[in-house]
Amino acid sequence: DFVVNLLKHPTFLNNEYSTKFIDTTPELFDFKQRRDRATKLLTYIADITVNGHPETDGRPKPAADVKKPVAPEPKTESPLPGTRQILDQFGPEAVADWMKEQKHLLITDTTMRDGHQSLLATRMRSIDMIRVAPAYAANMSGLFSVECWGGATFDVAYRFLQEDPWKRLAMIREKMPNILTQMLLRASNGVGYTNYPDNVVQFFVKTAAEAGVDVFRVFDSLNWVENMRVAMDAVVESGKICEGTICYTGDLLDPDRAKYDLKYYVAMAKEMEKAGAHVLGLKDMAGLLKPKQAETLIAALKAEVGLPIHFHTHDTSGAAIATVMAASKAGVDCVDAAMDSFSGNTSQPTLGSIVESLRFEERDTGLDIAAIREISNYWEMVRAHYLAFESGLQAPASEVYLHEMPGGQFTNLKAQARSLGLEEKWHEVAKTYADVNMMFGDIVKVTPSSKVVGDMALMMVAQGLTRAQVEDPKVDVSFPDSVVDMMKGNLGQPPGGWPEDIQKKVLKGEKPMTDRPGKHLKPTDIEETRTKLAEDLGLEIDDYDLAGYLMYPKVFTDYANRNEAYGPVRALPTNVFFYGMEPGDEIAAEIDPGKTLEVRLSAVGETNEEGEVRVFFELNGQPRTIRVPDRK
Ligand code: BTN
Ligand code: 3PY
Ligand code: ZN
Repeated sequence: DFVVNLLKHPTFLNNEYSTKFIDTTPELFDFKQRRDRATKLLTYIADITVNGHPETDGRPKPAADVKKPVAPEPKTESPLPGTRQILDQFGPEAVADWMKEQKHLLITDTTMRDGHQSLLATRMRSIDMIRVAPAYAANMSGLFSVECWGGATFDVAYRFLQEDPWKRLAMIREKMPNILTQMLLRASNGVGYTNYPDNVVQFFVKTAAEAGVDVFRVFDSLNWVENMRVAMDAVVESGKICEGTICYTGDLLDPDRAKYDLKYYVAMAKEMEKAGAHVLGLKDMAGLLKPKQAETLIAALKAEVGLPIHFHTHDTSGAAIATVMAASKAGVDCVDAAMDSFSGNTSQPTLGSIVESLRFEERDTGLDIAAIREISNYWEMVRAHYLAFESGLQAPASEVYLHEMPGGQFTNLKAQARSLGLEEKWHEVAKTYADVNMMFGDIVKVTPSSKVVGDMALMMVAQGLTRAQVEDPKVDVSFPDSVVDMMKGNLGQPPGGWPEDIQKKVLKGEKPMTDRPGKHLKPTDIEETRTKLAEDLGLEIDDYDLAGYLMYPKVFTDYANRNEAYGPVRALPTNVFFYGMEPGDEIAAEIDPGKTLEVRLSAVGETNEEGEVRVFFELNGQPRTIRVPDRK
């Protein structure tokens, strides 16, 4: 039957172009080039259609009639000048001065970074962001910034989405020229999980600034200022805005957590100011800052430090909007929020609700609530396509004050627990996470230190170990590598250093390092790395590729190799990227600005004896057949 079907199929009868003709007709080179990329894309679609995408396998699937997201119309062809123009014309200090002088509460929209990082395991694809960027430029020109880069989005783009994070940045920047773009940078850990040599951090920052990042939120996962200077200096050097950031943990009014009291935060803020920050970031990554504490902290920081303050929190407890209102009242200059449909729970508080709460009062944001609703409706349509990555978290919970997990880690750790068969023990994992924090001396928990605490907690629950047993010198414990690495000093030093007993037990006599890890790392020969990588891959390597490789060598080369096989899959609509196509489906994929491929899937054949399936397409009206292995 298969053979009969195949022989009758129009695509089979009217098959391939002659490669000889193409090879002997040089003016067709451009066409051949396009045909190659088109073939790669068709191969990807065929493969996903036949075999499914490994990332969505076994996960809930969006309804068959899920709507294609349509972005709101830009209300004007020439967007008003915004914060970006202040930076470009007058520099970062002028932006800081302007932030302090004006009365509105400024807003950063985090939907394109922390919003989906915290709700959808960072899986949002560039195409869904770029499509709405013109509406942001035209209809939301009063935003302070759009956080759209860095944190976990960098490696997830290469690793799971098969796309180039630098292209994402360039396209958002191009289509949203009036609003500052913002990224999250883990100081000497770059956008990775470990310390990089100083010159790699410097190269990364310089390249990101050139690629279009305007605001760099720089933090250290142990709040160790010493380990932030290289990154902060590089940002200042680049002429962009350096947001030197304090991570908030504990409860500054809790007498039992005196390590992180008001004095601690004010002292660190002063260090940030001295270190050259233009803006003071206050990063409450777990959403622990309560309203009264916010009032106390913001008032003190405003009184003692000359920098404008930018507050970031998560709504895991459900209390974040109360904290934002308290911070606003105490004079915070800017706050982070996510568009309504990407807000709440482990994400940021709700942008539209903050805007409405401040309407008609002196800190009125001045943002257009109708425009916000339209954009949120767009994000709602986008979110429906990522059902496979929803965490299933049903409600906010005050348990966050117990475990103190960052919003971006919570759902991830839960998924890890599930994969280890520990889902039923989740609340035990949460409690153990808190125990590990205390065992490690009560530390700031944010990427990468949060991952270390999470690794340890999972290990303890999996092996049924208590804190007392782990601390007992007579009980043999084999610690996770990440714990050994942290206790060696490779992530730097927490305030007051590591507790000696547990450190000794983890290191088994090895001597820890107490100064800056970057001091011990040999500078990378960046140009030699470029030459070698270009040779290995047989490709030209620009600064963006190189910076990607320096952060994540294997993730980058895997991406580059898959890119050779599958082409510009970033151009595919999200449902096609994750689920392939059904016979009769038609899509358009813009593989370059103005270069669009019209793809229709006509039919899928049966598997032949060689275990291959033919998938029949029309590409720009021309029949094409692609063979892929059936791996099911
Ligand atoms: C990944 O998860 O490795 C990135 C996504 C691309 C994977 C491609 S999709 C078609 C083919 N089938 C697989 O199982 N992997 C590749
Ligand atoms: C990250 O580093 O990715 C974070 O979101 C930390 O909060
Ligand atoms: Zn966050």
